[in-house]
Amino acid sequence: MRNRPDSFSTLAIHHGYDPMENEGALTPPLHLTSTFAFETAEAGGEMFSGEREGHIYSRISNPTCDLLERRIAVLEGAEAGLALASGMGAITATMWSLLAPGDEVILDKTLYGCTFAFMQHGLKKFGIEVTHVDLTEPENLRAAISDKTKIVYFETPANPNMRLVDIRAVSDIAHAHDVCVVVDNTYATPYLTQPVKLGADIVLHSATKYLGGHGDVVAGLLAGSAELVSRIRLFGMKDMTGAVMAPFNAMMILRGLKTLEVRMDRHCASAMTVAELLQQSSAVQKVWYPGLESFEQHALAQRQMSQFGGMIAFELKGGIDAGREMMNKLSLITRAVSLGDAETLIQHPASMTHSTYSPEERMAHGISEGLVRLSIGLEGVDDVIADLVQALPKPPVRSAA
Ligand code: 3LM
Repeated sequence: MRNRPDSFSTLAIHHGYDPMENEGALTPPLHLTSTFAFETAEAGGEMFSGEREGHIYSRISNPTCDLLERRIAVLEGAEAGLALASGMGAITATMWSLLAPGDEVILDKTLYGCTFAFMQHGLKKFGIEVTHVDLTEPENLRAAISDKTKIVYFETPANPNMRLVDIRAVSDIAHAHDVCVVVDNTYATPYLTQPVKLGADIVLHSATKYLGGHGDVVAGLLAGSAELVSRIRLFGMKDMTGAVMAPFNAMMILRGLKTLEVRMDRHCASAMTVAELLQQSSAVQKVWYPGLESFEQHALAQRQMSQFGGMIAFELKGGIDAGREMMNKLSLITRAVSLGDAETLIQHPASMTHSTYSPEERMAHGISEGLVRLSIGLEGVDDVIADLVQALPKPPVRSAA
């Protein structure tokens, strides 16, 4: 027994696994099995009825996924966790579990493109009311909540424009009306922000991003109370979507989690340096990075995030034409969607990740056409900066009179 609470990285590396229970294997075994044997017919029946614990079939649970589920739960400060096929699997399984026709879900204005599409074009089709409210001002929620409201859903920082939402303030208002709070914590990770500790009921992730960390696996995770997570497992995941994580992918995410803290420290430090560089450039119109004092919600960022993350949004004075020209000149920074990888990635949300919004919707939801998104990787920051500097538009050279 250790005599003090384990730190974040210690939990990420050790929680829930004892090599001595597995022939001394340092790395947890990969349980590559679809189904599990029952000792007796009665035991199988009891597992189905819930009277007996145990694994039945890997669309419900699997020991490798189970270890990952316990790790994400402890890292998020939640009772229970759930591993799913993708971030979208986590989002859709949650919504299908907690909503019924006639219910309303209140969303922040800015959401990842496919989340927006699922809510607007998916949920709505099945008789669920979908209302967007500017949650950067929590009081707006109080005014918007009705008897039909069942869920408040938001990202913080939001993809792609970095808006922050005050998790505690929104949760307090939601809970006074018996409304469930669901937070997409993909950008911050539990190392920077733990939404459940601030009042959220469910925290979810595209584990494809920082949690996996190496751009080699698509995966989703969520955490919350044992009761809510069990409902999402046994209905949203098992019956409504089948969006279950493969055991091999669980191994990949378990591996990624071990280095989450050291990777995030580097992502955050490099992003701060790059954000400052961009802010000083005469070619840049605006930079959105929570660590900059010029960031509108900097005070909230300081309160709610232990560091400011690896994502930056910026716009050039020449708008999207200048942005595209700059993107095409880059030679180290990679033109690609996704984020949280070792490689620094750049993309244009209006034509890529957020092309699921119409131009009018993007305007109404605060996603400008010229915005460019950077996911700062783990390369030497001087190399990232050198690549950006050579690609940014140069100020016109004054001719000698
Ligand atoms: C992207 N995002 O490049 P998966 N929540 C957030 C996300 O950013 C994402 C998901 C959920 C990107 C993916 S775009 C074609 C590539 C905040 C994904 C969904 O299902 O694991 O991809 O997660 O912004």
